Amino acid sequence: MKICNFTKNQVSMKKINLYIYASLVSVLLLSCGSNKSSKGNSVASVTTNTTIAVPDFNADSAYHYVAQQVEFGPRVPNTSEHDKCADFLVEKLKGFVAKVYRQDFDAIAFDGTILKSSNIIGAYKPESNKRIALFAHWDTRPWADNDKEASNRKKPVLGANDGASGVGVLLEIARNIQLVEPTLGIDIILFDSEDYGAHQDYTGRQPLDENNWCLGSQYWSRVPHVPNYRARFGILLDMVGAKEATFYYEGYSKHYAKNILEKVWNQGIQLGYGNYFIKRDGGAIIDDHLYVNAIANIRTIDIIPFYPNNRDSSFGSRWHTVNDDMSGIDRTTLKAVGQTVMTTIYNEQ
Ligand code: AHN
Ligand code: ZN
Repeated sequence: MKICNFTKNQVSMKKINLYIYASLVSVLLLSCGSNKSSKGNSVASVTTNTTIAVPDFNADSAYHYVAQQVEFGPRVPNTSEHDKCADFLVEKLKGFVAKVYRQDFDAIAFDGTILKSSNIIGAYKPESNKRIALFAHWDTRPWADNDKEASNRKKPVLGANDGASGVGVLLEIARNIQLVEPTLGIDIILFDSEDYGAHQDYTGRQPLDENNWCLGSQYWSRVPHVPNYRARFGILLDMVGAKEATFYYEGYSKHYAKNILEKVWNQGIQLGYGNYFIKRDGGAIIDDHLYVNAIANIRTIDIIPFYPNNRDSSFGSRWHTVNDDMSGIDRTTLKAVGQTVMTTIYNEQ
């Protein structure tokens, strides 16, 4: 199969959209006290226009990055497919950002299994102390335990949406930031071992620790890739590729980082993606951002779908089933999320 690469040269600079932001700087010159000028109090106002170049998020490129991960097969910890995909992600990030870290660690799963795990981090402008962290998990679930068909419930999940979609969007953002420089430093942080939570039918060791998911983010939040790591805020992307996905305000995001949630949703709506970004409350989800907030103390939101009327799952009918494959991935959704997140980070000064 021919695999096309999206490199610097193939993206023409004319595709860069320019968004004009008028920032009104009012300078109040007040003379007061004993230094009164002859004119008395005067008020001057100065208006400056700042042009911020935001690149065009290429949905075909993002889709391709999703497909490349899925081609490895399920990326379950302790399998060769998983390890090969880790190498692929490291190499891919090395092509886009200055510094790539690979954090290898042993995670202990709910049943005592030791998971050979790797968090993978790409740092853009690693020297800057003004940073934004972007997160996704790259591993996939060992069991399709939400599948309608009982015979499928021990099969692994391919994870086109649950895993690969968030990573695909972040790789496309990484490709863009090497082409057009954002002001802030950006970290692309790919967590491992998010989806090894207990099988729905698990009857062993009880009670189950509710922290049996998200093992990579728990590790990183305690041991970040650089000591004393700080970021202005963080955005987690989880399952951001399904057709007609709807993203509601997730509960922990609202609790820890309400203003970031509003900033991102407003940006999405302003860009024309109001069908995706819904300013209403969804559920509260135990996901990687919870640990980044609670342990690392970095205000982080989760962009995760919520379908209020879906009977199979509030995450959608393909969630943790054998049907989470490329046929469920929609370029328009990748674009909505990718362009929104990218515009948000380029606007930070
Ligand atoms: C729980 O179901 C507890 N959390 C969902 C986190 C998740 C799983 N995200 C993707 N797969
Ligand atoms: Zn999952």
